[in-house]
Amino acid sequence: MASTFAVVEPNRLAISPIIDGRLDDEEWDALSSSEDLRTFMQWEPGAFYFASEAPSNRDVVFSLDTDSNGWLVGKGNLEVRLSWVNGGVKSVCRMLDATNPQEPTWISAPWIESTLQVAGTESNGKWIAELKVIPLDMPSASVGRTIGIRADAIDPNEVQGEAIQVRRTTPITLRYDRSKGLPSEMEWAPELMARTAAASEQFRLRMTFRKPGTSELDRISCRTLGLGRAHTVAFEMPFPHFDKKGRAFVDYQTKIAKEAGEGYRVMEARIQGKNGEDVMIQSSYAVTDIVTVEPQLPEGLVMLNDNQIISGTIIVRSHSSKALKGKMIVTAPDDWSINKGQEHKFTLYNARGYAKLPIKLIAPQRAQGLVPLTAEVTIGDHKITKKFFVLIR
Ligand SMILES: [Ca+2]
Repeated sequence: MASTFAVVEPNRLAISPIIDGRLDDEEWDALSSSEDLRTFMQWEPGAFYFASEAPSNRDVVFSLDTDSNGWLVGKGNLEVRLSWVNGGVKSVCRMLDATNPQEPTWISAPWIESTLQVAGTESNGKWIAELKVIPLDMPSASVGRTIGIRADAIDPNEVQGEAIQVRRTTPITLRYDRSKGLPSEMEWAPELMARTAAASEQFRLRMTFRKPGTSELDRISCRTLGLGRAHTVAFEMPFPHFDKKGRAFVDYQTKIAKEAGEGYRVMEARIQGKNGEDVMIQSSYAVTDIVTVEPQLPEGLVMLNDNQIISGTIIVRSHSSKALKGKMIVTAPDDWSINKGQEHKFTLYNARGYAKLPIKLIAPQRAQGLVPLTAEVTIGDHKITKKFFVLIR
């Protein structure tokens, strides 16, 4: 694993796939392609997604340097190994702790392993895996982050014990926007009220173009790719003229169909010019429920012999243009108690408003591990359930 890992595109968009072992049309964004391995990679806030296609007699190993500071540096190095065994995907992960550079050590990653979602299928001597990784206890997925990555297809009998072995990862950056083929000096920027849209409501993304130079742009077509395609509009039109300040605007506006599934989708604009210009612009946005529930709880908790008070906030954020009124109920394991914030009523008067709801949990003596909690929000007859975790080491 000392060879270079060549990626198709270092700017990785937020896109949510469906983990069912099938690579659907435009569901995935290609990461790498070689004779015995094709891989795909994308992300959403708090999670990484990977997919692979390899010969049935090969294992696939993904290596992530989540700090992007080198495989043999620091603690944020994660390996996920996938095998096709008895008609299903077996997944094993471990972390490389290189805090002491003289003595890098493999350590288990039980919490990450317990939240892995994986699915696969096999046909014609090849197998496909789809994988969701929640990087608990290490730098997470958020926009602008750079991480090192590589993927290898290896012999299933190959044991990779040597912690000191170098792995050359390739830096990739987590983005919401990317473009290809823009004429030199021309710029574009997205303008959004929010990068989210609730099903049944409107989404609008304005693309601002600057400095046309000598290029003559002719036509523009816009659509949402993959899993969002059936629930959004697509259109083509003449490219607008640049104004006196050298600016042109195109709005991608769509109603999100009621039956649209949740997750990050990508709007793609293609622009053709009279002199062979061929521009591609891609921008991620999330289809959400009418509200999202965002727990903000302290990190770095450690086990105590005594009861432990854990104070935090739960943000209930509206993605709707309408005022919303509802309540939230939080539940914790039976031996925990909720001292404050077990039940909250809230009103979000403004479009896309939010409420910060305080919560105080009391963990029993010697509580440890990945503790599951649930927040249930009720708005009218609509229920939104959010499961989340507190990690106590
Ligand atoms: Ca899929």
